Amino acid sequence: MFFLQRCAATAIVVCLLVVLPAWAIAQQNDVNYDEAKIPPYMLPDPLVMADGSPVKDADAWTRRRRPEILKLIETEMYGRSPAPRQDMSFEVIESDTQALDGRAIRKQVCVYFSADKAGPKMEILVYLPAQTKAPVPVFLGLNFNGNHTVHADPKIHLSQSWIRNKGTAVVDHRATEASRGTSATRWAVDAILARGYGLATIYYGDIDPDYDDSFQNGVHPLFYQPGQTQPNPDQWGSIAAWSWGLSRAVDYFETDDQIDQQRVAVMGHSRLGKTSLWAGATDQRFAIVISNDSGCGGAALSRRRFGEKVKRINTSFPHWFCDNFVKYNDNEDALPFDQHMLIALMAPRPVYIASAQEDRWADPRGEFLSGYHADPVYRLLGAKGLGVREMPAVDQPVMNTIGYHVRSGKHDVTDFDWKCYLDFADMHFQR
Ligand code: GTR
Repeated sequence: MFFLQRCAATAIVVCLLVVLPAWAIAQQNDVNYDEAKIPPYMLPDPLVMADGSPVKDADAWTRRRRPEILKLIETEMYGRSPAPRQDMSFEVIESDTQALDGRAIRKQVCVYFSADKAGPKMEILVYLPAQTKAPVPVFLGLNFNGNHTVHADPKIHLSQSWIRNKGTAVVDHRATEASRGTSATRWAVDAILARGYGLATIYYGDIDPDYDDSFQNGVHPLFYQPGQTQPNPDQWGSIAAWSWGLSRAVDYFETDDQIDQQRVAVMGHSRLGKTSLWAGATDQRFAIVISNDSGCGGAALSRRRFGEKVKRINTSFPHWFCDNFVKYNDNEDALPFDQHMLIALMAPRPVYIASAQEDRWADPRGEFLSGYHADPVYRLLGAKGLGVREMPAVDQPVMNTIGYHVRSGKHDVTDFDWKCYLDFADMHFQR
């Protein structure tokens, strides 16, 4: 019997080793998925200054506490980003008023981050509803696999940047025609256009390829001081760099009179949801901020230590945050903030947090709670906040100034998610 059990156990271990990819095994070690095992924790109060004095009114929030929190999160977590260079420029390199069988205007715009047109540079793919007269509101989001993957449109430029080759950690892999449209289910282009919005998207690897090379490629080296070879411990990691790229897209929108730069909603999924939150915190030109399944380092409270934790994310992705963040590995209680304070930095602008029921790695409840604990800041500023005390049922969105839903299904972006974001934008953009 014992022998049989041992054989079975060995078989299971072998199966795990053979069948499961390394990351899945890593995710199983030392991961808590049990609410009862969450250690007791105290969240810092967003309405109390670091020196212990209370934040009594909107003015004190705006002038004192908000800058204080922004600085703390910047210094200890994502890292400080530079101002754009004076020699940045934009070029519309392709446009068509009859795209998608006449349903859209398409533009492809190159943003050169310096005078050197060889790069680093990023390409923004913009679709606007056809016959656009007045400036239109747009959703802006980074994509994971190249602009050409968001729609099968054969005119989208094939990405020329480094692309992750699925299943292989880091290889120099370039896009092929076969990948056209392969991420289309995550980008509800037709629904967005039909509801009168534009969509702008950028391949995140144009800004900084997503692997740890000590910041030798991407935008970082453009900003090194003489003799500097990598960011200081409080300077930008990759998430901050991707967020910075989103702000550069808004710089372009300010030059395009078909785009309403007062009504830009920034949206991102997973690591790019972390990115959209940091973009919304650092750049108040984003009128709505949307985080889809952003998890640890995004909307989920770090102190819950449920699913992915600070140490795991800093180990798997050492380039995402600034080096100061490593201090909080297995040391979440020492953080002078938690992610509800990141959400509060959006206030009083609308923010939407979305979770997926099966995405326990991202801690759906921890994502909800960050909205819940940001609510007092919204109310201090005269906005509605979240408006509920309990997590809503699956597939039942709540929409006030803070929106939240937990969708059935897995870690992904679906048409349901997009329908919620469009409804939320209609509500806040008064359409
Ligand atoms: C996972 C990571 C998450 C999330 C996700 C993604 O491996 O642990 O924090 O960002 O990747 O971006 O797809």
